[in-house]
Amino acid sequence: MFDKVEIRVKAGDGGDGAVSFRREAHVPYGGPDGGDGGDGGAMILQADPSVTSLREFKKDKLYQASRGEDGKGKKQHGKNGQDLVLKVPVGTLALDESNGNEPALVADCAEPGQSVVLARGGKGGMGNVHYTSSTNQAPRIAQKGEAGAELSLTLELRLIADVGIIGFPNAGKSTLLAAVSAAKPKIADYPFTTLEPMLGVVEADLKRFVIAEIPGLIEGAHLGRGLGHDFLRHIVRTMILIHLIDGSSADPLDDMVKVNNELTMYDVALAKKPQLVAINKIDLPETQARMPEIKQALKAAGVPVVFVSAALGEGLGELISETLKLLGRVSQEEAGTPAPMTVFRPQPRGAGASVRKEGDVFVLTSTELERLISRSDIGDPEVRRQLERQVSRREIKRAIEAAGVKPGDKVRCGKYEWEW
Ligand SMILES: Nc1nc2c(ncn2[C@@H]2O[C@H](COP(=O)(O)OP(=O)(O)OP(=O)(O)O)[C@@H](O)[C@H]2O)c(=O)[nH]1
Ligand SMILES: [Mg+2]
Repeated sequence: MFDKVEIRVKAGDGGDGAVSFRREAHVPYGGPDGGDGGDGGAMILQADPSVTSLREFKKDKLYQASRGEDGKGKKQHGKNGQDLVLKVPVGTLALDESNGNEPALVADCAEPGQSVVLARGGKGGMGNVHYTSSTNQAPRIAQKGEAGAELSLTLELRLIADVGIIGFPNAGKSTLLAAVSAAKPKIADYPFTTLEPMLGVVEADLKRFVIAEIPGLIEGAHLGRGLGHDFLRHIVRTMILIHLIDGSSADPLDDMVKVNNELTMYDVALAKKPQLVAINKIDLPETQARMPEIKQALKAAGVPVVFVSAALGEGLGELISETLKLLGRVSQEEAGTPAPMTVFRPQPRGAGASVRKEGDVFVLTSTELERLISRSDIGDPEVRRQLERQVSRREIKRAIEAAGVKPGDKVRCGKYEWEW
């Protein structure tokens, strides 16, 4: 099952602004007419119900939206780059795990058709027309396109089921799933028959819900023992759990405690999910013999319990109706809490200017200005003169003066160095 992949996405860079001058028969030096570069395409994630796995994303690691075209003369704006839409199954999460061990949720594609911008395309650079002023009629500077945002992501597919069936291996989870839905999981008399989560749809009382069998959990599952660990994350999204217990095992109540411990160790939120306990295999005499004792112990603990035989279909009507009741209660409680929002925290664009000292030089960081400088021929005195005016713009000046730069100090931005 391909349900977790790592990819890298890069939005398109913005096209460069043009340096160009009008040509007219009798005017030696026409006015500037260099157009702006187009914006780069964005990287978008979209939940598409026709996509069922993340398999496609195993092939390529890097996904890139196209670059904006450069601006041209006659004030021609470069064409914008095209967005690249990555279609993923409904239930896909995009996580940014680059910042230490706390993964940040970038996108949550829970609804069909929902789309989220993962990385914004770079803005196109401004053409030289924008740098005309009363004292500079022939600007020879233009802006480089902004680089498209780039990030590494983990895409993770989480099943969307209303009810999860959990329990030890061999408890009868597949048998139960097959008995209450049309699903046909493999059933066998040995542990770990089910190797990945299985889904089924239950229809009862004109209602329907999706139920999922989670592969068997054993002691140490949270440490990766057995198979369950890989799939515990799927339980996170279920509304309630059916905790299925083999009533004929050596110590059914101890089995229950062990599985619950594993949930707690993995994620406390899992352990807090409402559970309906179902004791299975009541057709076996050893289970029957224990029923009064189990009933009493669970009653004392305030845990609701249903006795069933998944194999014979006994008690399943009650189990389903209790499940519906609990689901109704939980969804009512959830109705009060707002739906999880799609998360996207774009970086502020060209966020101001800042200055730091490196040796005896003050280094100015300003994306806007750096983009201008990187496209300029700073060896040309006229271009330098034009740049000087840009660096004495108000917000730049303020940042430089706030850093304590005094007249005569050296300031550098990109490859351009000057004296304040
Ligand atoms: N007697 C009896 N046997 C049952 C019952 N339910 C399941 N079984 C048997 O228990 C064994 C395990 O059943 P499964 O449904 O495969 O159990 P599981 O929990 O899905 O097991 P894994 O997928 O391996 O974790 C099989 O031999 C089933 O026939 C029941 O109600 N009564
Ligand atoms: Mg199974």
